[in-house]
Amino acid sequence: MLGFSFFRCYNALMNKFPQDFFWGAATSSHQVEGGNIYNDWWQAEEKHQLKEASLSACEHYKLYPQDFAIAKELGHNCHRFSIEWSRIEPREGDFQPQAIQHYRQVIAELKAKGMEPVVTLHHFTNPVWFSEKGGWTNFKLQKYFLRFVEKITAALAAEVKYWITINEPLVYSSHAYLLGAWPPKQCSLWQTAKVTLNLAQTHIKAYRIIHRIYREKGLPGPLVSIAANLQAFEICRPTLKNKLARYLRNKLYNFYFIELLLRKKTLDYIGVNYYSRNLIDTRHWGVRSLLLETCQENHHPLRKNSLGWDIYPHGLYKLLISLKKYNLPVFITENGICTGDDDLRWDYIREHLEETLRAMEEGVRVAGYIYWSLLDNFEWDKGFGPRFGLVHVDYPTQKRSIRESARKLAEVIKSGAII
Ligand code: GCO
Repeated sequence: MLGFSFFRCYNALMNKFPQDFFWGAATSSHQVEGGNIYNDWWQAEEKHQLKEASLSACEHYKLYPQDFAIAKELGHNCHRFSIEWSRIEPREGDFQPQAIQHYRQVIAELKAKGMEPVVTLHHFTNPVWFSEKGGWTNFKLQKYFLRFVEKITAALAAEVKYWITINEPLVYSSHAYLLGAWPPKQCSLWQTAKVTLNLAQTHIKAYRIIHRIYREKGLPGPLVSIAANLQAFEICRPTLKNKLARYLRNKLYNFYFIELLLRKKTLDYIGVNYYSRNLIDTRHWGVRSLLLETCQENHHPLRKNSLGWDIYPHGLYKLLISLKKYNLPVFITENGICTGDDDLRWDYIREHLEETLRAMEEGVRVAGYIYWSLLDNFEWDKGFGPRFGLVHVDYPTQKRSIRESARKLAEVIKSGAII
């Protein structure tokens, strides 16, 4: 009986998120700022290579103070955003002090509102001049990105503690170089492998640069990571092929990149972007089948977001548990849903928070939860259709309306408990 009540007390205690937990939402420059005319996405949009053009997006470059006021009203104490390299360096070597100043002001605005900035340095876009030289397929071009990292870190170090060097390296390399969906729209396994390796090397070097600058400035150490896109790989049927496919996909898509960086001691925490499940049903022994084939039979159906992705909160729990062995804090740097049904959005958020809390109760050190996204925005090759925002954006008028799900999340943030 004693054991039981002790367990209950312990549980009651733990059924709450800690007081110093980070709560926030994320955006990325090209998806919200509008007018990013010097990057490779804008160029592809101009050439009609994509479904829709980002144009003025959410006009967040101008409207960020009002957007941050909304985030504050919703109780957020952190905010993730990205710095647009093509604004800082629109032409090779031509650094724009007023663009750097803009991001200084963004950070000052966040801090004034009590929100910790989480700064991403690469979120899928590149300056046109960089991509025209060969972009991430050329290892020699790392130096350009690293020079940008050096400049930005030197300018912002005093105000920033949390850095994300590269957002979803594998999603970027596969969409841009294997699936041909994103600029430069290539379909080559060889280029994909090169780009992936290049991004890993670049992170390692960027990590060291950022740390060196903090040391030189005598500042307390920063916390630097990537945002890794992790998927829950589940099998339809327990066949040997499926089990092998699950093993390989976990290794290759979820853990390989992280482990590479860990071996070089260049992750201070693990940034996790989690959205969905990948249901495996492999018919053949070939590499293609083992690595790519998904279930087409609608086995084990689940609720879906408006892009058809499975909603699978338990996958987050399982992944968090599997990260425990690395013994590093985990930061959920993205988790979210695009849907026209705001009740479903709230269910999605609540269930993912429940699974997060469970993992925390089992010893996973989760530092915070960042929802994707603060605003409805430009969802890359899918255009403006999918609506991920806590805040609805009416694009013709740029009017913001806070969704009910955002208010419910605000109550959780306030009390620390899931209602
Ligand atoms: C990504 C990015 C975001 C997306 C979000 C929804 O994961 O692709 O980090 O830019 O918009 O994930 O797909």
